[in-house]
Amino acid sequence: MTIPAAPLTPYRPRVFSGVQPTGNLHLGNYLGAIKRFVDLQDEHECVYCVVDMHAITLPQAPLELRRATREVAAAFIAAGIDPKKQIIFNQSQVSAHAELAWIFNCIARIGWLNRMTQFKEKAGKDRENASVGLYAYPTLMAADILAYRATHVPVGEDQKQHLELTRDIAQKFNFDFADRIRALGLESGEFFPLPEPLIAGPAPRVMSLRDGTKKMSKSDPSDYSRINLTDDADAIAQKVRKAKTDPEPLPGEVAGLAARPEAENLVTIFAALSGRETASILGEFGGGQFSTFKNALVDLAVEKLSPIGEEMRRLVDDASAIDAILLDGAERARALADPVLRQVREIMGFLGR
Ligand code: AQP
Repeated sequence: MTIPAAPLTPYRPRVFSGVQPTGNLHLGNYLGAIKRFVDLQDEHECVYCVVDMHAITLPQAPLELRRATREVAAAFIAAGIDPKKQIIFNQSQVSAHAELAWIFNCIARIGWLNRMTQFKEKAGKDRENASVGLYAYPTLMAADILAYRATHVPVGEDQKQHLELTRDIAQKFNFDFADRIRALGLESGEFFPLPEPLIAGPAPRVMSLRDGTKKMSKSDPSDYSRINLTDDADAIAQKVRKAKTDPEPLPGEVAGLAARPEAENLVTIFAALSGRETASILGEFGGGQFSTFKNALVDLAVEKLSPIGEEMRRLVDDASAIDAILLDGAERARALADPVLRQVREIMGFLGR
């Protein structure tokens, strides 16, 4: 006997985003992503994921992966995300991600993936030796988002291209199966939403402290290129004071920051941490010595980041408490994603429930 499927239901507004447990979380991850996750949680239903399956697209030492997974979860909570109100979990506990990723591997086109700049950057010159997972990373990311039929995705600017690919996959799925989706009761034919990237914000792309043309990154070999969320006040002060600048004083006008990437980056960080406009910061520090501005930036960064770092350290010391939060989050995530996967299977024509 075949059990008749329940009619497909429309999607509703939902936020999803993820962070990889691949090393030291830094100020770019905080300003470009995690701080925005916190801002969204009061008004939206949010699902925040530690994307550990993305992490293994590059080699990861197992014990380090565990440590980093707990650290990212701790950063979410220390930054202010409430794990009771919103869902915090690690990706590998919810099998729907991998299952949907396979289906999307069969929807996405090789030509689309060939255009992904992150693969080119991360694979480097030895592309033949990169993992298949690194190449297919964007289809797993599409699955992460669409397993929740999420409509909004807060990310840093570097993820814009992957988000566009997610939209292309959603659109092609809806198009390829439009008749079947309608036959199963969803008149719009739009099973998956085309998720909107939420990239705006004062610092969508925080740059390296050693080179204002490169993004601040976990994988940069120089620890002086980034401010880690777990850095103490001394480390923050040293890194800001050593940050590369040019010989000119700060300009008094925003236009004067053009073609001065290091100066622009530090002012952008100041603006994002303080919530002030760039013009007002330049009004205060323009024309003065760089060291005066850097001292003020040290004070500001220590004031804003030290409490987060301290709370992260406290939380990771209690591994079993973090693991319990991730377990609970994973159960709640499965309760959202599993029914979506059942519907996808029904749409595709797979037998069984
Ligand atoms: N420099 C940055 N400025 C603004 N946002 C950033 N993000 C990353 N770097 C910056 C955003 O942080 C979120 C989580 O990133 P991820 O863990 O997926 O790693 P990533 O994008 O590959 O960047 P990382 O942290 O620098 O790692 P590596 O060194 O491995 O490339 C994402 O929303 C991202 O946009």
